[in-house]
Amino acid sequence: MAEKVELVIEGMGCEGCVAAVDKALRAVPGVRAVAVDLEAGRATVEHEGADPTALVRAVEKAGYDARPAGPGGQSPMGP
Ligand SMILES: [Cu+2]
Repeated sequence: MAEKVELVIEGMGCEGCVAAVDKALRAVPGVRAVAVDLEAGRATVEHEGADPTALVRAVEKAGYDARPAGPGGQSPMGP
């Protein structure tokens, strides 16, 4: 069953950054869908069994800072 994870991405400045983050996240095993929001600086990842740490690492490898959006954030999705 697919799960959703929201990541806070820092360092994105244009559509090229969005594409890079999108590509990096899609390359992580288990990821089914990615939606990157440039203005909000967030990425929503739909996955099956992907490791959240691997998602963060993939974004960092692409050159941006990432962290899971905490439960205190504005995400309507629970853990
Ligand atoms: Cu850019």
